[in-house]
Amino acid sequence: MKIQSARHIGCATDLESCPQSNLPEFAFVGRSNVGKSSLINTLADVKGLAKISSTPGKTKLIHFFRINDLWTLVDLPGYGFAKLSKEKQAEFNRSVSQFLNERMNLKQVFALIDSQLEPLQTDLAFVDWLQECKIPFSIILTKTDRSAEYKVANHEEKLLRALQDYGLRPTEIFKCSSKTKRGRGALLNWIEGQLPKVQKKKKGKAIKLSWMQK
Ligand SMILES: Nc1nc2c(ncn2[C@@H]2O[C@H](COP(=O)(O)OP(=O)(O)OP(=O)(O)O)[C@@H](O)[C@H]2O)c(=O)[nH]1
Ligand SMILES: [Mg+2]
Repeated sequence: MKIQSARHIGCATDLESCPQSNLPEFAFVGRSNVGKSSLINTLADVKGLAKISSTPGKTKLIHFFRINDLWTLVDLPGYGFAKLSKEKQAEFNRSVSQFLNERMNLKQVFALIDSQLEPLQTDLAFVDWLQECKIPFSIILTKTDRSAEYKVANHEEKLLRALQDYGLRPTEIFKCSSKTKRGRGALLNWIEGQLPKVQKKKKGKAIKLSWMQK
């Protein structure tokens, strides 16, 4: 899919304040610092579209990015941010979980997991919660450029085993790097496949105008 336009169309603190839209939405969720905002910029091919930082907790609101005026990427605040007070964490859980459960046009949640780490209980618990709520989800292993390929493969294998042990069934699993753009094409193609098919106008056969030719 070619990206023709990408723009920030708004942000929200909770479901009620989200911009109204019927366009399909794809949300990026995961622990703070896992690379959600960076991946959104890579997909949209616009540096600085979503704000990124090496300090966890950069994204504090739900942000909406309209792509090609046809579909929307949603950047969510990260979970498990240690510096957040218990109260703030609970507030985050409430607003994000309500968004994920009740947003009508949400087509898929991408649960981002750091490929540098062995499967973490917090990530598995989150994915388990998505499945319990019947929210369609896929997994994206992020930052694959940061470790040797055999380590990425090893962590992926351990993750697959853990998913099987817990009976968790993601729609797809992608491996991505925002630095090298690995996985960008695969992810965009997959998203394109989820969009409503635009009826292509059938090309009429050209009529041979032989009677005009002398
Ligand atoms: N090498 C490398 N660094 C990455 C990649 N993706 C993200 N980063 C870095 O990781 C840090 C966090 O990236 P963000 O995109 O802000 O992460 P986030 O998940 O949006 O974080 P919060 O908004 O705080 O929840 C930044 O310093 C990024 O430059 C990647 O694929 N490769
Ligand atoms: Mg972010």
